[in-house]
Amino acid sequence: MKKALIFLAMIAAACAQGGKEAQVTPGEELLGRLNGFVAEGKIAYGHQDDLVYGHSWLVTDWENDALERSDVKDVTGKFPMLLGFDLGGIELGDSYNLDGVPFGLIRKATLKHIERGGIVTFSWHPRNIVTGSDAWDVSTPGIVTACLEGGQKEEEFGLWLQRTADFIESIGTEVPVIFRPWHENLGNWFWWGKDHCTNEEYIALFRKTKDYFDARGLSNVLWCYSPNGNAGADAYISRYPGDDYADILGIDTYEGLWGGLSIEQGAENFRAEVKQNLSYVQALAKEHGKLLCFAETGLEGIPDPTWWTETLYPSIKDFPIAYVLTWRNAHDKPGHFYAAWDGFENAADFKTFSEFDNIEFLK
Ligand code: BMA
Repeated sequence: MKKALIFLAMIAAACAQGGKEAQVTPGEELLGRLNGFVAEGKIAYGHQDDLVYGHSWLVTDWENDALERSDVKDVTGKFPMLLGFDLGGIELGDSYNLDGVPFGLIRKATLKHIERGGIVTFSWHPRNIVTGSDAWDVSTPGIVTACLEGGQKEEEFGLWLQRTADFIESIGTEVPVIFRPWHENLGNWFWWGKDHCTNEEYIALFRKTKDYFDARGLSNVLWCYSPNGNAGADAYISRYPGDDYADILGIDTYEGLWGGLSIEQGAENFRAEVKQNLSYVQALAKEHGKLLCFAETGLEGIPDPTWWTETLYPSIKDFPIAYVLTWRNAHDKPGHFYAAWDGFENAADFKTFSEFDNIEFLK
């Protein structure tokens, strides 16, 4: 009897110990929250660079700015649930990102938004490590090869990862964020794109990035894999870094009115494409036990007056996506915007969208 009691006490102690070890990380906590949206049939709305500039304004004195302004809030009365930022430029130790946003402001806005109850996601358009030009410089082959083990730029690339991790760490190791590097990898516009490296090299690049962050103990980071759409399930999964390397499966798909397409035709194509894309990503996410999201989308300049309620909404409403993020409202390129702003003709439609029961903004 006594022996049995001692044994039971040992098991209890081991369980308590295990319980301690199995403590939820900040990243897991965020994952739980995102899963919660899906469980409730809700889709959170996100907007890139939302708190730092809008269609006709820009935060300048950022250290003293309360970060109350947002094009999204101007129209809907609410901040977006997700706030996206791009880290392009951090790899060189720059003070401003590729779109001129100070990294200090990105840090401040990230903390502010999370404190308000929001969620933050980072994309990354790092420069071309060989030519020194931007992420879109695909003029020379072998850039990924150069970054990998034994590559001519391996050491420098290690420093790039270090600076990127340093920045994320500087926000706080308890602050959960989503990181979405090496996106749109099935097109050819980025140096990590389809024809610029093999699947194995791409996977090695993704893994090297996450392995480094993991070695730094950054358990506050959730990893999102988000190829561009319209490539099919086989292509999508051919570059998938693996279940240990992604928490969220996403996709980037934009509407384009190229070649004189009418607004109606553009909307129809977009609805069909989004449904097709999200269907295969949904199937893959289910198979791999991952969360699903619509990582990037939009229609530049939104010439469709009912784009939110009749084009975007019907395309996404039946999918278990945790969130959808529309791209930035550039303050210095008048036609380059993806969310409505106060005074813009489709603002009323955006407001209606923001009031749908299953669309989550920050309250
Ligand atoms: C693109 C455009 C560019 C921008 C880049 C990175 O889609 O918005 O103007 O520099 O994203 O944010």
